[in-house]
Formats: sequence, structure tokens, C-alpha cells
Amino acid sequence: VSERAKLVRVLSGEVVEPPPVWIMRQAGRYLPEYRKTREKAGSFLDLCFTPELAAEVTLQPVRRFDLDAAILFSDILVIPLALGQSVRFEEGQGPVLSPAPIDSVALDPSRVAEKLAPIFETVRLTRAVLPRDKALIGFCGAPWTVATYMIAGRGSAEHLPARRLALEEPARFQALIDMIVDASVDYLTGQIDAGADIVKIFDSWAGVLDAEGFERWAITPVRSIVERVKAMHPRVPIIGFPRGAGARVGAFARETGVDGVAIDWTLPMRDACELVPASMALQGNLDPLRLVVGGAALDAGVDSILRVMRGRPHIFNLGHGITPDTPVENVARLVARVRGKVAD
Ligand code: 1CP
Repeated sequence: VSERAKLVRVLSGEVVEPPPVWIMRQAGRYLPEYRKTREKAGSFLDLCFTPELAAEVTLQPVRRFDLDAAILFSDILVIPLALGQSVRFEEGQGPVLSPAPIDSVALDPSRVAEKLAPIFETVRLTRAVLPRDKALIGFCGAPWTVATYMIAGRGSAEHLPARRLALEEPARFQALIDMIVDASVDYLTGQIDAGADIVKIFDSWAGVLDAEGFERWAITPVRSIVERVKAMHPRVPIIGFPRGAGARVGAFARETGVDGVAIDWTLPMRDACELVPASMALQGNLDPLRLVVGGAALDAGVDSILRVMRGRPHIFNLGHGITPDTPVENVARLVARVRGKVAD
């Protein structure tokens, strides 16, 4: 009988001390071994679709820092790609999608699983070598966040193009969201069938929505994905990340059916504890800048989160992704600090 990964235990409501730790965007440019593999692959998307290399970069941070979880190396924007929208990643300026805005009638939902097969192979290769006590996290973007890129064609401040379309042509926007929901269910179940232990839904741009928009475009589509994935895989825990939701994490936690909620660094963990039912796992929420700066700023940030979260089901993480300018030695310091004794 294999040992259940600590992350899985926490997501079933167990308190594990010290808490398990992993880092959002833990495979990436701050790591010299990542930059080397990335160069070998060519483009970022070539790396995502070459299973041997993607599995290698998935494992690199776990090997170096002995983290409690690996997260599949892929991207949320492989969904528009699998639906037939063109996606490129331009050096230094992020993703470019075309044509944009795109309408659901211009997309082809029939070949999503087939197009994503290399990514499922990455999961298989990774799970085969990852120690059993480490969780493998699969993921997708939440439909709202994916739609913001499909409509604007790139990352956009305030996400005005998608917000505007949702208000002006809600039926048309709903059809796009529904198509992303279907594709995301295929993406997640393909990862679970290939060996993912946990899945996470990233709603990185949930915070720009108003009250009605948050219910309709953040909560409802995530609830559909959770219901459908859980109907097939009731024992696989799901983490939601409604970034920027503030006090609305309470509604998100209660209404979507997720097992755990990732908290961004702007919400005090103390507030998250009051907003979210006590049996639910919380993940987070160190400011990534404290990890860049290191030293006392890092230690104080870690200690204060550990103190607040003592006695609650908690997964230690950053409040958003690690940035490329992060010194590698600060990551090692973070992991040691989380696992060491906390001075009162
Ligand atoms: O090689 C490179 O420099 C490309 C940079 C990069 C990486 C390392 C991109 C482009 N994506 C990824 C991998 C990635 N993306 C992972 C897996 C690896 C890991 O976590 O270790 C994950 C989970 C994501 C998720 C993702 N992609 C999100 C949600 C999480 C978040 O950070 O908010 C989003 C919004 C994206 C879109 C995206 N992909 C890449 C970039 C630069 C962006 C952001 C664009 C923008 O800021 O609008």
C-alpha cells in the first residue's frame, strides 16, 4: 500500500504539521536547469508538447528542493490551441492568440483530447518516476481566465475586451464559456486518467469581475467543471484559485464544490480562515516578492503565515507565481523555514 501524499491528506481536511509545500510556477526561468531544457526544446509550446522534456522540467524543482508536489508542465492556453485558435508565445511579451476575438462557431471542439494527447503522456511519464509520497498536480485555466485571452488575443489590463463582450453579447459569450468548460473537463480527466493525483483550476483574472459577473462567469463555470470531473473521479481533490476575489472566496469555496482554495497574497490568511469553512484546505499565500528579496522579509512572511494557519488544513505556497528574478537559494531557504520550528 502506497503512502498517501500529504497534499491529498490536507485536501481531505486533515491538519498536517509542518504543512506540505510547493510553489506556483515552480518550473521556470529562475532555474538554470529549466533554461537549459527550454533551449533544447526550442519554443515554449514545443516544450509543452514534447513529453520527455516536459516531464523533465516538471521534475526539476522537486528534485532540487524536495517539494511535496510536482505540477504538470503545460499551460492554460493549450485549450484555445486544441479548439483551433492559433496560439504563439512571443519572447518577452507573453501569449498572442489569433484570430481574436474568436467566436465559438469558429472553433472545433471535436479533437481536443486527441490534440492534448502529448500532455497526457507527460503526466504518465512523470507519475512513473515521481516518488509515491509526492503528489502530481494537473491543472487547467478557469473558463473566464481562458476566455479573456481568447477574446483579447493577449494578456490585457483590466480585461476590458472580455468584460465588454460578456455585457454586450451574453449569449455569445456564454457559448464560448460552455465550449471552454467542455474542453477543460476533457483536459482534466485526461490528466487524471494518466495519473494526476490532484487538479487545480486557475482563475487568475477572477478579480476583475463585478458581483454578477463573478457569479455567472467565475463561480458557475467552475462549478460545472467540478461537478463533471467529480462524477467521473470522486476521489481526486480539486483546488480552485480565484485570484483577486477578496471576500468573495467565501462564496467561491461554498458554491463551486472545490476541496481547497488557493489564496492570493492580498487577502490576509486570517480573513480567508473566517470566510472559508474550517474543514476546507487553504493554500497560500506568501507575496512572491518576499521570495525575491529573501532574508528577514522572507522569514517574517513565512512565519506569520505558519502562525495564522496552525491547526487548519494548510498547503504552504506563494500567493501567485514565482518570478524569473528569484534567487534559487531563497527557494531552499523558504522550504527549510516552512519545515523548521516556528519561533513564537
Ligand atoms: O519558458 C517561458 O519562459 C514561458 C513562460 C511560461 C511558463 C513557465 C508560460 C507562458 N507558461 C508556463 C507554464 C505554466 N503556466 C504552468 C506550469 C508550470 C508550473 O507551474 O511550474 C502553469 C500552471 C501555468 C498556468 C498559467 N498560464 C496561468 C495561470 C496561473 C498564473 O500564473 O496566473 C496563466 C494566466 C497562464 C498564461 C501564460 N502562459 C505563459 C505566460 C507568460 C502567461 C501569462 C500571460 C499574462 O501575464 O497575461
